Amino acid sequence: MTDEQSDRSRFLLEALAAEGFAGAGARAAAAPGGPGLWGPIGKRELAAWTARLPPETVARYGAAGAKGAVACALAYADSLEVDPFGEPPAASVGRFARDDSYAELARRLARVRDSLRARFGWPKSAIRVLVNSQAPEKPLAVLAGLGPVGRNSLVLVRGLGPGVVLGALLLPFDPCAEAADKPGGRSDARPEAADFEPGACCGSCRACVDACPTGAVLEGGGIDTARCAQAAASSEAAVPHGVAAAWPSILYGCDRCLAACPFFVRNAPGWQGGEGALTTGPGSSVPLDFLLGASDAALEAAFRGTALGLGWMKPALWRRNAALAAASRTRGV
Ligand code: B12
Ligand code: SF4
Ligand code: SF4
Repeated sequence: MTDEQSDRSRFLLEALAAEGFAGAGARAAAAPGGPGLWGPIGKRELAAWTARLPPETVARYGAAGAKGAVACALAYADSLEVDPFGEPPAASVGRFARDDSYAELARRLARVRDSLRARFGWPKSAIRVLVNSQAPEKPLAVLAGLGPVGRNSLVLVRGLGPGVVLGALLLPFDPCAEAADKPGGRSDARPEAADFEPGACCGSCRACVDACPTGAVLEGGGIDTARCAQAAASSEAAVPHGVAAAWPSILYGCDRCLAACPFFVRNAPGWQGGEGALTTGPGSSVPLDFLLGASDAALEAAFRGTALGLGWMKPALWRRNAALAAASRTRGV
């Protein structure tokens, strides 16, 4: 390895560590002790991922020019439970959206990108940040050795479980070749083909199948999105009758299939306590009176700048979900 290679891979490792990401190679099966974990992806493996993308996605993220990548997982902080029968009556918000874990992960990865660029003089386009992007991020996490895909179709990140958001940096160098001999490098973390198959790692466990209120988690692994309440909660399309009839008490975000998982880490060392971390958001639940009675302008003002304030989520969608959540209270589910 040249001095230049050694320098940039060490710099990358230190920049990720400064943002709370421990190296997957050093993780074994134990909890990493911080909110994040990262693993490197080599040029060949990244090419296998890129080969499955539609051409417009390849072009959008400059994936064809990338020489490698890192994938990162950032854990949520606390338990996920919300009392659906609490007072005042309210609809729950998924843990990832309560204080916007996606925005926090994107901010951390952008800082890593910016410090790499400042140190090595790369143009902005040389390093791409992917967080809830239009490219599939779960296979990147698997390729980086972060963990296998569970029956619930989520990556069960070693030491952090499924209660994480995932992201990646596409890089102008191959951190895998350069990371093998580094603390935090990947030599022991190669994924196997079965790691990509939902449920292959789960043995006889069926906890997420049983926990899903709408029957969306498939026995054979993966989910039927037509039956998933969170898929319906984020779409203006009519809610299928079976999903509406079994709607859990959610406004947006459903955590049941991950909270039930034995790999879910309760009270994990999440990111929320960190200095300068994003803390604004809708919180764990929103009162139904407000959701059903407020004007469009009041709803938009309440959710602006939060994970619920995305351009495509309109007041009519929040009201519809709130009405379904109200009905779920009368059914006692
Ligand atoms: C669409 C989407 C949804 C949809 C559909 C989800 C689904 N399971 O199909 C809905 C709205 C239902 C949803 C819900 C949720 N989601 Co979502 N969602 C996405 C999104 C935007 C795209 C996923 C997708 O359909 N990809 C396309 C398909 C083709 O690829 P894939 O399933 O990701 O990849 C598999 C195969 O295609 C194949 N594969 C693909 N490429 C390659 C390449 C190689 C080389 C190989 C070998 C294999 C391979 O292997 C992969 C693994 O099985 C991702 C973000 C992203 N950009 O990836 C988040 C994401 C999957 N969601 C996430 C989360 C947190 C959730 C929720 C928990 C949110 C919530 N609390 O409500 C729920 C959980 C529901 C569930 N059990 O899945 C996280 C998952 C975190 C984790 N631990 O895995 C992601 C990654 C977002 C993020 N950046 O953190 N989601
Ligand atoms: S997010 Fe909720 S509705 Fe969707 S598969 Fe998981 S438990 Fe079922
Ligand atoms: S709950 Fe059980 S079956 Fe579902 S993903 Fe977790 S380990 Fe696998």
